[in-house]
Amino acid sequence: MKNANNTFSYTAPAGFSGTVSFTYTIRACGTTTAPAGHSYVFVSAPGIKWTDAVVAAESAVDPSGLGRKGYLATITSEAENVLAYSATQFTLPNGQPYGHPSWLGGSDASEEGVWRWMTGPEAGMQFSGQDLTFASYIDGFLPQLPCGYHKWANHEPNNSNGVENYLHLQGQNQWNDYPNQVNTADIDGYLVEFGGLEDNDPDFFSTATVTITVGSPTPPATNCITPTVSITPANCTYTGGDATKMYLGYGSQKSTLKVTAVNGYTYTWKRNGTVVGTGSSYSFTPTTAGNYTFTVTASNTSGCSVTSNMTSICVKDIRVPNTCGWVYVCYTPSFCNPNNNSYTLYMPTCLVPLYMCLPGSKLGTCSMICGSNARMMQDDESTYIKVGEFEAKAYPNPSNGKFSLEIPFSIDNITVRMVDISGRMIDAKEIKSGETRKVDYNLQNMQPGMYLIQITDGIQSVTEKVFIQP
Ligand SMILES: [Ca+2]
Ligand SMILES: [Ca+2]
Ligand SMILES: [Ca+2]
Repeated sequence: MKNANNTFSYTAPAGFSGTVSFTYTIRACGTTTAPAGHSYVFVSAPGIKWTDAVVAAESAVDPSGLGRKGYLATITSEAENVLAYSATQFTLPNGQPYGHPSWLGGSDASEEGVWRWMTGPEAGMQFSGQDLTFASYIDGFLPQLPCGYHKWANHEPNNSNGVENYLHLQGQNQWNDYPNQVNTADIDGYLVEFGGLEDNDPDFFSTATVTITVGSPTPPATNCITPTVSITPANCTYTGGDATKMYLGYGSQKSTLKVTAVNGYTYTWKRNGTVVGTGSSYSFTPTTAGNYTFTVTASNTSGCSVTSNMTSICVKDIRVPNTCGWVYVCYTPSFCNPNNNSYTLYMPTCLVPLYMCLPGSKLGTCSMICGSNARMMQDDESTYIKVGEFEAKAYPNPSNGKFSLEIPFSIDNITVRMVDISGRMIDAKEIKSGETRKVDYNLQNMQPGMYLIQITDGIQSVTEKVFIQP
């Protein structure tokens, strides 16, 4: 593609690779002198076709003795036209000089109106246009192109009958377009030029060739290895057996994501779409709840670049605010729980392993989900059950002896004893795990005063004071 300023651009066809050569020719523009050393010979061949003359010219003998190859003459300056015309000249019976009508090497057969030299060193070069409206003819003559000499006769080329595509030199040294074959009387022969085709010829133009190598497209990578990510927590604290879940406040606070390293591959890790590391493993230590996604891309110099499936890690923040290391556990008793109720418990971390051993326990509040709002409380926090120390609440207190005692949820059987201040047992009840934790007392016949209610599961105990008024 030709651009402005004599530059060219080239776009290789899709999928092409290899070399492409371009030859360009630099010609003197507006040369006025005839090419040095060229010879011109008229060959008589009345009525010869232009196309036959092209071939015949190649067999013509170089009169200079240099053995140069002939071609239908190409005329690129006024001086050359004078020289060429003189080769065709003869003397009429009346003594006047005249020229044999002769074929020259120009044609517009391949593109009507675009006249190019088809022979010799100028082959391919345009030397004239044509305007059949004659609008651009000045006093009957077609203006010269900036760099293309022509010697068209008045109102030529006219493409008469639509078939005039070949150039000939008329008897009065001007040019005309003619059909390939004309009457014998109209063409006496052809004009052969020698010179300019040989490498050692003194030349008035030069050529050069540019070769562009179009690189092969990246060959399709083959046998690429797809990385598979595994997650290994930094320690073995049991949190439910799912390495894709991490809990701020309990269990391993760090996980290592890794692939099986393969020789020649490099690895790039992305977390939530952002590059966070390279190498065959990546260490993840979250500090904020959320749903984190990871990919790793394995690449090698053979063009492989394969990205793993996405790995997600759900990080829940299960720390109970304003406590020292307490965490939430969601517990769904697997016994005496016909409605399959779940309870959010909170407890010191030392008690968590006990719950994690029970079916129906999971870390975090019962409503906690992964995502940016993992910490968001969707429960009524007042329903959370404190585990790890008994708390009992008697009400009303003081009372007239008729009161109720509420005891926090416990997984174990609880014994509730009421003693007076001397330690004498007044009442004893047993609450089995899962049973209602409310105990009603009706002790209106008791002596007014302070009594102690001892609640124990056999390991821990707590004492609640109740007062009975008269
Ligand atoms: Ca020439
Ligand atoms: Ca024509
Ligand atoms: Ca004509």
